Amino acid sequence: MSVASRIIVFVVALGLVSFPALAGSVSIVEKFPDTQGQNDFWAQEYSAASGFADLAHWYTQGWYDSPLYPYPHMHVSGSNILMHPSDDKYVVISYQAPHTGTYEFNLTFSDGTGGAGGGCTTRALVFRNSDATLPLMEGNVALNTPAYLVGSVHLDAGQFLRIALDSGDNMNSDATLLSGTIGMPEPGSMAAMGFGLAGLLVQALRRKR
Ligand SMILES: [Ca+2]
Repeated sequence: MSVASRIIVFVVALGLVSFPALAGSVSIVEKFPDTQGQNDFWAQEYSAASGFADLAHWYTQGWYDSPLYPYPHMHVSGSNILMHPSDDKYVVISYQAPHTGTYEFNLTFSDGTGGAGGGCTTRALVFRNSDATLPLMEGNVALNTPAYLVGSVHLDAGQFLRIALDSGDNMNSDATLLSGTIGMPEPGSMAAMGFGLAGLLVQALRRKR
């Protein structure tokens, strides 16, 4: 086997091994954190008055703000995350971008009450960092009225994307289900390494001729 052929085999093998694991999409239900910060996800509450705070109490696979008055809270429920805000605080899943790039969000919010109390009345929104008043995507959720929030968001490494639920005008039967995926960009360093290897390959082929 020629040197050039060996390099081609090496580059193809490297691509097969590394790139599928780095790009692609992740399920936010599968990535729901057992500990704060796990998988770059945090279970939080938010209000304009008090900012963000981690939900502090973990019971049977769920996060609650208080053991005495358990709102806001969120937990995995079947193939969804069940989220419940309070009167004055959003319940928020915060995702910290592991690297700079464009992330593709495909989120579905739906009623989680089973129709009790006429179904939930909530507002789902996605915003960057602390920009709660400037949502990138938003929609209202009610019985038989899911909200689909879909879009591309550029995030610098370390920036937060907030997936939030607001109780709306009143907190009454506001259990809301969330499922969806985040499409991950390829890390810039890996893309650069790919270009570098391609450059080496071209050089090697030229030398052979
Ligand atoms: Ca409501």
